[in-house]
Order: sequence, then C-alpha cells, then structure tokens
Amino acid sequence: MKKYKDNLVACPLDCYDACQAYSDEKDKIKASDLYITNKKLCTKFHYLLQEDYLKKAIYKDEEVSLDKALSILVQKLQEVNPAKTLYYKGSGNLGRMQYAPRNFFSQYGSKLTKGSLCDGGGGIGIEQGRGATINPSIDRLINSDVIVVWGRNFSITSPHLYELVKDKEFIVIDPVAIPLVKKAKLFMQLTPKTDYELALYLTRLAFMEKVDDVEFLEKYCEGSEWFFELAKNKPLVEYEKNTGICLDKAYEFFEIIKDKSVAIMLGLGVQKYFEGATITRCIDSFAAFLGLHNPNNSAGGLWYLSDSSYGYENLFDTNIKNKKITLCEVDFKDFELCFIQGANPVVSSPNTKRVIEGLEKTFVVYFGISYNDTCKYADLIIPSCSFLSKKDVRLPYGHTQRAISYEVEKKDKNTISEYELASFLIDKFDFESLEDEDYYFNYYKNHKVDYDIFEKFEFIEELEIEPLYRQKKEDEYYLITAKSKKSLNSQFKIDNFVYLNEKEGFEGGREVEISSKYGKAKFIVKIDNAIKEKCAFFYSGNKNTNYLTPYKQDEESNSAMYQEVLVKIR
Ligand SMILES: Nc1nc2c(c(=O)[nH]1)N[C@H]1C(S)=C(S)[C@@H](COP(=O)(O)OP(=O)(O)OC[C@H]3O[C@@H](n4cnc5c(=O)[nH]c(N)nc54)[C@H](O)[C@@H]3O)O[C@H]1N2
Ligand SMILES: Nc1nc2c(c(=O)[nH]1)N[C@H]1C(S)=C(S)[C@@H](COP(=O)(O)OP(=O)(O)OC[C@H]3O[C@@H](n4cnc5c(=O)[nH]c(N)nc54)[C@H](O)[C@@H]3O)O[C@H]1N2
Ligand SMILES: [Mo]
Repeated sequence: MKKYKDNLVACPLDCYDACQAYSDEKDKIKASDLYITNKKLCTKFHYLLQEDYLKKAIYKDEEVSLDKALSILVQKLQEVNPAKTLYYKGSGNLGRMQYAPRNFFSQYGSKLTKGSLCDGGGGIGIEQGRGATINPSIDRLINSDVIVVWGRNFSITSPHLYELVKDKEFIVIDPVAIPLVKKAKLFMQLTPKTDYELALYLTRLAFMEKVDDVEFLEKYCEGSEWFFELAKNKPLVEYEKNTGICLDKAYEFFEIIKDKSVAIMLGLGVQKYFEGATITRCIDSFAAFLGLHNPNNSAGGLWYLSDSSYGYENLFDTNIKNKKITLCEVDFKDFELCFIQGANPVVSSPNTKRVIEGLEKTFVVYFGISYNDTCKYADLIIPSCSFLSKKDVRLPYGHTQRAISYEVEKKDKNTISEYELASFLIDKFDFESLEDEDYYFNYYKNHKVDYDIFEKFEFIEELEIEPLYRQKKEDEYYLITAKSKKSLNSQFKIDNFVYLNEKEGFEGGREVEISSKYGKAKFIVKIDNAIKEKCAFFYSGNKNTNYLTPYKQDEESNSAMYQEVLVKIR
C-alpha cells in the first residue's frame, strides 16, 4: 500500500498546528500519523472539507466563464494606472505558493501591504530580545513540567500541540476563564493590558524567591540588572491593584514552579495593543530572568507564533521596489482597483465601516475559494481551486514540521490556482516569467533550516506603556476578541454575540448597542461568567466587532491593535 508519497495534503488553515493529512486508496482525506497531527484532524479541517466552494466566476453579479473573467481582469489592468492599484493578500491559505500572484502584482507596479492583522507586535518584541522570532524545539516543551498558558487559548487554537502535553500542570493567565482553567493549578484572571506589569511583579518575586537563573543571566544575557531595576519601580501593592492579581496568587505561582522546568505558551492576547511589542518583550524578559531560554537545559522556554518563513527565502519576491501600505490602514478608496486574495477584510480588518465605504468606491477583484462577506462588494470574483487540487508547502509557526500538499483531486474546470493565475497574467503582460511550479515547490519542501541559533538574550531596559485602566471611565468596558473553536477567523461557523459577565446587569438575549470612538454596532447579549467583569468579549469572525476597533497601526510593527479601545454598552 502506498502510504505517504504524492498523496499528502497539508491543512492550509492559519493555525499553530499545520497538520499533515493524506488521501487514502478510496480518495478519503485522513489525518496522517506524523508527529504533531497524530491521526486526528480538528473541527475546522472537517469544515474546510465540506466548504461550499465557488464554482463559477462572477462579474457584476452575473456568472461568467473563467476565461471571460480572466479577460475582464486583463482588460481592467490595462486600463487603470498600476500605481493606483493594490494587491491585498490575507491568510486564508498559508501555503507558500499563495505568494505567486504577488510576483505578478509587484512587476505590474501595484502597491503592496506590510505588517499584519495578527501576531506582528509580539513578533517584534520576541525578535528584539532573541534576535529572531523563532521558538525553542518542541522537545523542550514536551520535557517541561509546568506550562504557563499566557494570553493564549491553548487547547482550542493549537489542539494538536496541546495534545502532546495535556497531562502537565497548567497555570493560566487570561482575563477569560478559558476551557483549560478547569484543570489548571492556578488561574490569574488579570486586567486586560496589564501583562507587562504582571511580568515585572513576578520578576520581583522571582528575585525574592531566588529562582532567577544567575548563571544564565551572567553568561548569556545583557541588561538583566536594568530590567530588575524596572521591576523595582513600583511597590508590590500597586502591581496587585493594577493587575488585579493579589500577592497570595502571585506567590502561588512560585510554589507551583519551584524546582520544576517551565514552558510559557504565549499567545496573541497580550499584544493586541499599541505597545504590543514592548509588552511581549517584557514577558520574554521575565522568562529569561527565570532562565527558561538557557541553552544548557533540555526543557523549558517561551513559545509564541514563530516566523514561519525563518531561514527560507521568499522565492516569489524578486527585486520588489513597490511601495507598501500598512495592512490595517489600507483605505480601499485610494485605489482604482484592489485585488483581494484569501482575505475577508469586511469582517477581519479593523474598522468595518471604513473598509466597506472604501470597497464601494473602487473596482474590487476577489480571488478566493468561497463566497465571503467581502464578495458582496466585489465587481469581479475569481474562484481559486481547493487546497486538494494544488501543490503547496505549509511552513508552520507553532513547531518546525512543514506539511506538504500534492494535487490529490482533479481541479474543477472553473477554478484556477494561485500559481496558474500568476503565470497567466505574467504571460499576458509579457513580464519576466516564473520558474516551473516544481522549482518553488521543491525548494520549500526540501530546504533545511537551522533553528538552533540561540546566542544571547537582550533584556528590555526601558518601558513606556499607557495602560487602558488609566483612561477607562466607570461606564466603559475593555474589548476582548479571541478565536472560537468552530471558526477559523471569519470562515465556517460564526458567532455574532457579545459575551458579558452577569454582574454587569445585562439580560441574556437582549439587544444592546455597543460604541467606541471608532464606531458602533448592535449585538445580542450572552451571559457568561467566564468573562472577567468590565470586559466585553467577542469571538473572531463576529461580523460586527470590527465596527468598534481602531484601524491605526501599533507602535512598532505596522500591525493592527484590535484591543486598544474601550467601549460603552447601551
Ligand atoms: N479554533 C481556532 N483556532 C485558531 C484560529 C481560529 O480562528 N479558530 N485562528 C488561528 C490564528 S489566525 C491565530 S493568530 C491563532 C491565535 O491563537 P491565540 O494565541 O490563542 O489567540 P486568541 O484566541 O486571539 O487570544 C488568546 C487569549 O488571549 C486572551 N486575552 C485577551 N486580552 C488579553 C490580555 O490583555 N492579556 C492576556 N494575558 N490575555 C488576553 C483571550 O481571552 C484569549 O483567551 O490561533 C489560530 N488557531
Ligand atoms: N475582531 C477580530 N478581528 C480579527 C481577529 C480577532 O481575533 N478578532 N483576528 C485577526 C487575525 S489573528 C487574523 S490572522 C486575521 C485573518 O484575516 P483574513 O486574512 O482576512 O482571514 P479570514 O477572515 O479567515 O478570510 C480568509 C479568506 O480566505 C479564503 N481562502 C481560503 N483558502 C483559500 C485559498 O486556497 N486561496 C484563496 N485565494 N483564498 C482562500 C477564505 O474563503 C476566506 O474567506 O483576522 C484578524 N481579525
Ligand atoms: Mo492570526
């Protein structure tokens, strides 16, 4: 029996786990038994297999043939001023071959984007301390005794990684009682955007408890004394008040980790703010203070979303000189034509009202696999083929095992892959041709990367952060937005509720209007005491949350900062 050869398929979804599946003798898609995937596929993958794929191109709300749609696209691209066009790529499919169209649009002269809607701030923070945004090896995670889950819904957003370590001891740091809290030894339900203060607070106690790794600090680090000075800047009572974590709880942290090896699983939650990079670096500095990065140990560390392309070249990006616009700040109306690929900005980008108003004033080309909210504003829709019908390689951000995709299903004739579309357009415009598809595929499939590069750690030495609690008025709420088990951002099963603690005095099932200085929208209330008081919680993919969020970029990484906002509820 052929087991894994050219029948492999990679899960293309934006997720820490990057699963490897395969197509069996009966063309059924199954989970491989390879390492992380380990014979199980998650709910989202099953939804993806059942996805209602686009089977027809659409022009001005009428179905047209793929050929017709492509000729309209070519004609339109010939008419408009290339400098007034935008290439906007989302993270609907994280395969490397998805970058092919960017090669055409950069040769054509479109504006491109920079920054992220996702992990950018935290990524910069990690890089500033360690030199690169890469994670320790998964073996070090598996060898750890205690896992601190910090601003990350670990069992939901990376269920396969979680499966590897589910029997460990857990500590959870989150404003929400996430499912893992049930089995955690300690839950610190902190006030949003106070993680840097908690990191400093714990650093002081670590010193008092003598759990700082003195040898590591001397040999591998710079600036730990300054960092400790920062930690001493505030009295403990002030940290208690600001973070909402009492001293007893903070001490309990040290009782649990005493003489144990510790892994911190850090997530997006801590960095969805203006100073997201600084906050993250502060937490990574606390981890370094404990010696979690010590290369002489075989356990412990801090894991974030690593830079999945670390150590690889982007082969499709040849000689790019195009101007780049910050992704979250894109104003679609500034362009004559916008080409949107694998993204759903109407739901996923911040400030929905501004996004929609912009899309209404430009020629929108949507290139994707399904009819999403952004398609309503598209003039031309081009169906991309299913991940089962195109070759690709998925580089992971939660671990280092890439997943491979072959063409295991015949492509629907009305759809086109990203590589094919790019080649077609390059040919029409007589630009510099792409290499063969296999040239790219084989590179990403075979290239070897050395992830073991830890040399030294640089502590954060100064800190300027404006906490939200300082501006927050009595009748205002923190906005919390996080992933749901049944959706992958705006794909699959969507939940449009606002979740509130019963102590806020709202009635479940009632409609409320929620407003911020950026916009307003209506929501139906669900009462959930897992949510910290004074927080309004929304799942990612909620069609209305981003009416409330700011589109301005964060301080350092050209990224969105969805939670840098306070809201009122009526
Ligand atoms: N099922 C599922 N899995 C997914 C996704 C999905 O949509 N659905 N999306 C994928 C993507 S694109 C990404 S980027 C990853 C992200 O996965 P995670 O890193 O888990 O990110 P989030 O779910 O956004 O937020 C994590 C947690 O941060 C908490 N949080 C919010 N504010 C704060 C704060 O100020 N401090 C602290 N300490 N915690 C806070 C939230 O309550 C939430 O529990 O997940 C991937 N996996
Ligand atoms: N309120 C709020 N907003 C958020 C977040 C949040 O937690 N809360 N999370 C943020 C995060 S972490 C992220 S990563 C972003 C994600 O934001 P986006 O990158 O916009 O991702 P999605 O909204 O999931 O939309 C992806 C689209 O890609 C399409 N697609 C899937 N596969 C393919 C393919 O093979 N080819 C093509 N061409 N298209 C495909 C799907 O049909 C889908 O409509 O959202 C951000 N926005
Ligand atoms: Mo993301």
